[in-house]
Amino acid sequence: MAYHCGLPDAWNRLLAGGMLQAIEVPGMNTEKTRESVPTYCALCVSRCGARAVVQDGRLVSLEADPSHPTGGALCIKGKAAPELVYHPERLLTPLKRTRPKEDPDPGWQAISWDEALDTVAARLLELSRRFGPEVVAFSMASPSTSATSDCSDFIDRLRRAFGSPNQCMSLELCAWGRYFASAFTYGAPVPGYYLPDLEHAGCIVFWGYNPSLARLTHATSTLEALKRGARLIVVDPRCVGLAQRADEWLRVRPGTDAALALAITGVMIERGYYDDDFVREWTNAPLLVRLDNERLLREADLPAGGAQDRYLAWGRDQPSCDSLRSRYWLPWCVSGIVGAFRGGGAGSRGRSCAVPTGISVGPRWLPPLLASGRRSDLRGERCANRTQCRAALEGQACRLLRLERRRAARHTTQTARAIAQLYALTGSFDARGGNVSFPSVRVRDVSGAHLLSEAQRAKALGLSRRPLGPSRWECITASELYTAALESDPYRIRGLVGFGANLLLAHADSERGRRALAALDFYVHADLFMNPTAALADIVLPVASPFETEALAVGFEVSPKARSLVQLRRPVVEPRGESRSDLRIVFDLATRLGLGDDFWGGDIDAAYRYRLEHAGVTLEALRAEPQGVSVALTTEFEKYARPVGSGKPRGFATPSRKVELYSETLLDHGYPPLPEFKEPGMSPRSRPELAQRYPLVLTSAKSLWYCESQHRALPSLRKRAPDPELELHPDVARERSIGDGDWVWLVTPHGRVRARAKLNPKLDPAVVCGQHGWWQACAQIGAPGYDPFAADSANLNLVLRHEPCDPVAGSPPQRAYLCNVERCEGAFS
Ligand SMILES: Nc1nc2c(c(=O)[nH]1)N[C@H]1C(S)=C(S)[C@@H](COP(=O)(O)OP(=O)(O)OC[C@H]3O[C@@H](n4cnc5c(=O)[nH]c(N)nc54)[C@H](O)[C@@H]3O)O[C@H]1N2
Ligand SMILES: Nc1nc2c(c(=O)[nH]1)N[C@H]1C(S)=C(S)[C@@H](COP(=O)(O)OP(=O)(O)OC[C@H]3O[C@@H](n4cnc5c(=O)[nH]c(N)nc54)[C@H](O)[C@@H]3O)O[C@H]1N2
Ligand code: SF4
Ligand SMILES: [Mo]
Repeated sequence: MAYHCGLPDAWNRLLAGGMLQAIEVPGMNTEKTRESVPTYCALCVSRCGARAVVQDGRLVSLEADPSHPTGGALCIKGKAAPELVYHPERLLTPLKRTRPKEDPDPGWQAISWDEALDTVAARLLELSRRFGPEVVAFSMASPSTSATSDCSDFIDRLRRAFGSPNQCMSLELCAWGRYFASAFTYGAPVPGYYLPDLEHAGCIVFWGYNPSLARLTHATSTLEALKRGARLIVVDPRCVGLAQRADEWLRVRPGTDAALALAITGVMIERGYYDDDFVREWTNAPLLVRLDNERLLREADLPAGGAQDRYLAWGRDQPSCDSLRSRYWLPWCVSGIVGAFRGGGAGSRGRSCAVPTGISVGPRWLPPLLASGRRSDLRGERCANRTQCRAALEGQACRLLRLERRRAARHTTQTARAIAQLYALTGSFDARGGNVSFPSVRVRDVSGAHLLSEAQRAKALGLSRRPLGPSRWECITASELYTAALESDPYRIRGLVGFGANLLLAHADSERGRRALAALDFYVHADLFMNPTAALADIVLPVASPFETEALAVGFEVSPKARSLVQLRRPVVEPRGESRSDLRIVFDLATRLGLGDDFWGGDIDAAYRYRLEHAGVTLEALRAEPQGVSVALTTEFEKYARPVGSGKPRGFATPSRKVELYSETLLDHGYPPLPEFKEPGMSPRSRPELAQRYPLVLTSAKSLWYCESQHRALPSLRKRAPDPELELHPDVARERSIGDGDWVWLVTPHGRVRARAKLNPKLDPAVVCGQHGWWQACAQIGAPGYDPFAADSANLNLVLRHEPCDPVAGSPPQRAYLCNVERCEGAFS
């Protein structure tokens, strides 16, 4: 079956009409020329340094460039770059819908850029004038899976200048659990703002992270670290990638990572495997908590009065005032501390520390952990059942963490706080070999935060329901977008400006998403290819691939050397058809929307010059040096201990300036202040009534061959991975008469989708692992497409729902859902 965005007929007509012509003849240059252009691959977050081989004006191959700090290797997707650039289905001209959204044939009609941009600007301005700019949401493909990193700051700037606080970019799925959630603990995302110092790490922990396929540069650096003797712990339900080389592979049950992290933390404390100095000096673990309101005890609470930002901790034998750098006794050194201060004592500086009558205080951080260390359900045999993880019980992982303090960690789960706490105990924060905030080249921020007023910011969807969630960063969840479009809650979203983003394949509730997008008054989508989401747009704009466009990369990831490289990526070939860079589209749209003053009059070079003003390198120098220019940077460690103006140490960017193992911020919003484990909302334990029919736990993982919902149409990739796969244990397969490679139905309470069984004896028999993003056909090799909404769909997210979601972030349970697997009989078997 050939599926193209649910609109096969319309699509075929377009192809036949030559609107999406096959490869055009490049520059009629008869002389044979061959050039090797320094560049980098921008197809995913890895951004591998590369050389583009261009023959007669045509990109013929992409090769690794070992002279580039991220150029050690290229993955198969990068090597398929020419297939992507010259793909016959690339969008080559702006298109306009001529039929209603309900019509299966949108009647796409080619239009000029002027007509397209004028229409977009007029429709958006009209919506803004009539209903307010917040009714127009913006969406963007994640910079981890696309070249939107070239322009994401400028897309933010456009949205803010326009006046919308609503950006939908999969933050709740992609970056929340890995980065943002740890900011409650550290004041900044770790990893994220702080990055693993893989060059010096002694022990590396990958917690639900598989860089062998997701971030090639990290995989290469980790392999080098292993060669030099570093230890590796991998926490993953599957033994994939570097897990096969790990000292410890912890086979966690999906969604129970917090139980595992708390169990490990309990063992580390019990055995003294933690950095006592760091925990005492730099975390808020020793601070005392008022038992009446669970808030930290402050100097201002004392009868003698005092400062709101001075906290009390337990001194050698009495409570004392916190001065950010005093070394406190951890409460477990003191027996019977709870309530011990009724009647008070003297502070370390002679200040009276009498606690007001009637207020009891106690250490709050430790007891639950000690309990979790002791409680049989977390440490005993039931923990082994719960997390499938014997190694944690044996303290193996804890011992490694103890032996090798220097470590780098990555985590992807909703349990980021529990993992962050575990990491804090190692004391390797901002230390050589730990997660370090490396210096960056000084560039000006162009994301335009000042352009959006506080009043508009406050209108971000979801902010009132989840004030600490992604909407605080103006990122809305897809669920909130759909609800606003369909139910006008809290107001009706009427417009959408999409830069990539295949919402209907990326997010749960695909069918509801389809209704929501169809209900919009106006939707413009910019992309390289048509996709099932873009198929609901009114106007589609053709975007050039990163190999056809210029972009400024300030710093690469993986090492200080990479961080210091600034590279102006050259277009290695001419853009195909009338396609343009996202950046050009942003600037052209901005000027048409009357926002030219905020966009350097539409001049991209002027914007780059502004950005680079203090960078120590000019735009001209970068144009002359396509391999990039290194700007000298010096890495400093343990910056939190450095004195700032007042002579006091800088501390962390948290309210207490300490690492907040106990979070008052979360407490104040009604969430637990300490990390805790809650059974996932759709698990055999929490939903025993469903577990009868859906006894298996479903998670999902990325494919080595494709980025998210893309690339299935590239022949060299599709040949290697022709079908959607579902990993399952051979016992589970046998019980259901399923053989390796058979088509199976993945069944959830909401329906079924199909995939081919891939048997994996190392997988927990209770777990299956699927792949999302299957819809596209590869006509060149006759590989089918899959209608993402039809009865024989392969779209995993069609049968997943947003609820029960993470209460802080609204993230859906895509990594732990109930399901069953059945043999496909009949047509697909
Ligand atoms: N080849 C390729 N590279 C990519 C992408 C791609 O699609 N393809 N996508 C890019 C993007 S957008 C992102 S966000 C990154 C993602 O990068 P990763 O987060 O590394 O990718 P995943 O494969 O989603 O998840 C990593 C591992 O988590 C495991 N896992 C699943 N459920 C659980 C769980 O409950 N607990 C634990 N501890 N582990 C679990 C999976 O088995 C998997 O091996 O990769 C980027 N790079
Ligand atoms: N069940 C399940 N669902 C998931 C996940 C999962 O693990 N399991 N992972 C989630 C994650 S981590 C993410 S990030 C999302 C990904 O979801 P998206 O961010 O939507 O990413 P893609 O699916 O890669 O789709 C990107 C679209 O952008 C287009 N595109 C690519 N490059 C560019 C470019 O440079 N400019 C423009 N304008 N368009 C471009 C592509 O052609 C494609 O149509 O999916 C999420 N969905
Ligand atoms: S890992 Fe592959 S797709 Fe990603 S940047 Fe490197 S070569 Fe490109
Ligand atoms: Mo992602």
